[in-house]
Amino acid sequence: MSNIKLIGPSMPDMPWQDKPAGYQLPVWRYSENPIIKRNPLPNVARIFNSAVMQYGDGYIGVFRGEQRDGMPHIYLGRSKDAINWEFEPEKINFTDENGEPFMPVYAYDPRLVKVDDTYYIIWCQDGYGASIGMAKTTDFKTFTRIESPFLPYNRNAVLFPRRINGNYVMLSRPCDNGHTAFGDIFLSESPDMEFWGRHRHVMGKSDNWWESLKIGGGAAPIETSEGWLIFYHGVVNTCNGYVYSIGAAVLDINEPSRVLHRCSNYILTPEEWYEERGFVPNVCFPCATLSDSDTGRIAIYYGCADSYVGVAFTTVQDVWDYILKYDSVSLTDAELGKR
Ligand code: BMA
Repeated sequence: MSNIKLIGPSMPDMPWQDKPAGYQLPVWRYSENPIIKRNPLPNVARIFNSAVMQYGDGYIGVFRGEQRDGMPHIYLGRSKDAINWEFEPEKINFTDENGEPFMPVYAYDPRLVKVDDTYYIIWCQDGYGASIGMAKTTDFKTFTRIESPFLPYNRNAVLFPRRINGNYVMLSRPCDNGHTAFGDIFLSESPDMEFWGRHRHVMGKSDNWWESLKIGGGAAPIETSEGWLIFYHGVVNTCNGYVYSIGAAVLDINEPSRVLHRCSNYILTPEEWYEERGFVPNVCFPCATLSDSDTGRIAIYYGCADSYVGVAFTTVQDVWDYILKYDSVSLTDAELGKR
């Protein structure tokens, strides 16, 4: 197997546990999962599907908080160790481009990505149907809404952490306004974070049973010496409903609509009580990673059963070896994705 290196910052203090002795699989769970339990705030019943990153001398995150009226909104959290989180009691108050207050009707599954010197929050909101909402901040005090990148219906948008060939690049998953029984991952480019085009197909659902219904973007792509490493979600429709697992693939570094490697096995699937049992059972839904380029360590943050947040660990070498061992890229995934 070839060597692979993470390209990015050092993060020596990121959460970590060694792989349990004798463990055969490439991804292992944090022993104290779930890290965020039920009723984390007076007005929030559940936090899940949330994104974190290093910030200042600690960590910051945007969290999907399911309020007691059933509406999801985005809450800010801070942490010294990226395990124990303190949340702002009120949801994030966005302002629009004119400085006027802006609050989406609902907002869920936020991702948080830094590009250049700006932090972008990307989520799913009502835009006359499920669509992508976006805001930017430089200080986590004011959050300015920016134009929605796509028409409805669309979910699971996630930015690449740097421009590619001069443009911002975003993955997303066109969908419908319900529980979408289809879906492939697409990519779009923008010179200015306002006008998006050059849409390309990246990868589709597959014949692998665990991702045979639909797939969708997960954590922000991680830059490596071998391409962009992505963790995404794959869904199967069973006689008892949808099951969400986590998959892994590697995209071309300069033309990321080309899939170079794609693991035919999931890397994590609901097995623990907090993944199998909850508001929506059998959901592992990745939204972020932390990684340390010195050691190759990666922590995956994922929503569990629409009820909790969990953390799982791997190293870039472990997951790369596993992807290559079970590599199966379809012709459609490998091509540029333009017809
Ligand atoms: C998807 C999204 C996720 C959720 C999942 C399982 O469509 O809405 O937020 O975790 O369904 O309910």
